[in-house]
Amino acid sequence: MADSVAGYADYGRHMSVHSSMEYGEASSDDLSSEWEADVEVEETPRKSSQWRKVKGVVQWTPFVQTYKKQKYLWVQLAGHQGNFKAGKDGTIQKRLCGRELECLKLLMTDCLRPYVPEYRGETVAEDGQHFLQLQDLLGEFVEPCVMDCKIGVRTYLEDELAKAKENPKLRKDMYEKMMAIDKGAPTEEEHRLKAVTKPRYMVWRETISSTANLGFRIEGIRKSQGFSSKDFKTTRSKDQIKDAIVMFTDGYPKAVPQYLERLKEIQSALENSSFFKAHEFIGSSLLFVHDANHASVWLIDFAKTTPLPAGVSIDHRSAWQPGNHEDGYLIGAGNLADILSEMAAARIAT
Ligand code: I3P
Repeated sequence: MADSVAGYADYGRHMSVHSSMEYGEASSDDLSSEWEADVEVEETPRKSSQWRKVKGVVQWTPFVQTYKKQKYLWVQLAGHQGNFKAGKDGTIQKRLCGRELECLKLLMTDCLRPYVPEYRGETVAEDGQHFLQLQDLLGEFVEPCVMDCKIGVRTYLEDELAKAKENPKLRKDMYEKMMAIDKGAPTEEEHRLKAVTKPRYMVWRETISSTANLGFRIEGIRKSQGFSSKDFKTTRSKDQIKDAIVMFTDGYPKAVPQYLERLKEIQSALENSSFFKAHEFIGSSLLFVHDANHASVWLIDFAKTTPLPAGVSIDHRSAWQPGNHEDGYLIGAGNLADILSEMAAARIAT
């Protein structure tokens, strides 16, 4: 296993299942979901039971968004489904998570501001739910193609794993997701209980995809209005990733050079950002959007982006060991830039 994920071996010892454990549900047990973030917002439901109750009230993704007289289908490619709804005047409404709100407010004053969706305040729906109003990044594109890459060598916070170690729950849904990919992956005991723990699933998920070895993974791709896929769970090697990005940009010759230029700008902004210096980035994505004429990249999803504890500093590149808070963000951004550079060079050569 790559050095960047040395911490996995340590956590592996805490992932086995026992019949005495309780069963838990999606987004409701040992590792907190973005809906259960620890920054409270008045009147915002925090428990998953409440979450389920309000789930059907609004028009969830996919939905038709209208901006500048253009209508387009807005599809969520990653994260918890049903967190978005249409907004007005080039905005999207995202279900409010306190931790993400804090991050966006800080980012609006940081040198990363041009690279994140603009935060345009909050709204409260009739049923009392709070939403973030965010710039709709697709708004300025005509029939946009979109790719979401989750960045970092791990997708869970250290304190989430610590909680999971104290009170592990059995997840049937995660066992089923595992079986759908590889029937040989669960252990005998996991087969017997038809369940796995969340840390076990998350680590397995990270090692079958490119998260552990390349520091990022493709979560989803939508190409124009016609093709959309989230089937990248086993897209692991650099060549497989490259094939997927070739497919994503095929027919759009301006995309790769513009993506590369923007990604390089982002890399240098990250090096100078005080926000980046002070936070552990977990579960955050780079969103790639292009049409025939333009291509751009943004940092999105900050529900699990967390201030580093006092006295802890990270370089976002060093190997993760439990307790050091390294997230591998720059490993992922660097590998993505390398892949795009190789693609750009190959195109110049032909
Ligand atoms: C999900 C993915 C999410 C995670 C979710 C997993 O797996 O790892 O990041 O949510 O946990 O089910 P997959 O992509 O294979 O569907 P969090 O990051 O919020 O933990 P959940 O089911 O407990 O929400």
